Amino acid sequence: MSPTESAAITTARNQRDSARTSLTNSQNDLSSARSDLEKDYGVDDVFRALKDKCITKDSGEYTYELCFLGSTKQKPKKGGGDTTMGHFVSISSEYVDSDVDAEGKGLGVGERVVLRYENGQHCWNGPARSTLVVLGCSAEEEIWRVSESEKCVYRMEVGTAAVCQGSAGNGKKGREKDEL
Ligand code: MAN
Repeated sequence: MSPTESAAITTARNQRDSARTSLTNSQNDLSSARSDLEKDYGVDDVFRALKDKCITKDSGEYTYELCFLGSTKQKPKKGGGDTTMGHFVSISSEYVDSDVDAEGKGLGVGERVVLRYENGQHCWNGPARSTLVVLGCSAEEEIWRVSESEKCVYRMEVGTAAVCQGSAGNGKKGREKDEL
């Protein structure tokens, strides 16, 4: 800016700069909205409401954390850094045959929705950590069980209302109609 610049030019320059900033912000918003639209939130977007929601469960030496459509983590109870057990990559399904306890907690029997988390922290002498999150119907979001099926391959059995009967996520609607 030259010392002789008129006030009008200074004002115009400032307006241009703030217009540029606001354009960049809008472009960033557009690009995050576009990538959000490309993300798989399941049938009828049932998992969209759970985005950014995290739940935990204590098990053995660790507190396990699941962030829906985010990542899974192992947090040592005695202190020390968290270990990432995978980042959400896709939704699939798995046939399960397990118990439901007296309080109605458990996966039961049938095809269940599965959230796959991959590319977690590398396991010493093994693969990158990964987690299979198998979902059953529950009024509240909660982790029922955590296990390490093989070294650094984890499985979480989790309750969520997103897969209850009547919600699109359970994939049962058609079959139930057939039974009527
Ligand atoms: C840590 C944890 C365990 C895992 C071992 C593998 O202790 O992540 O779950 O089995 O590392 O070395």
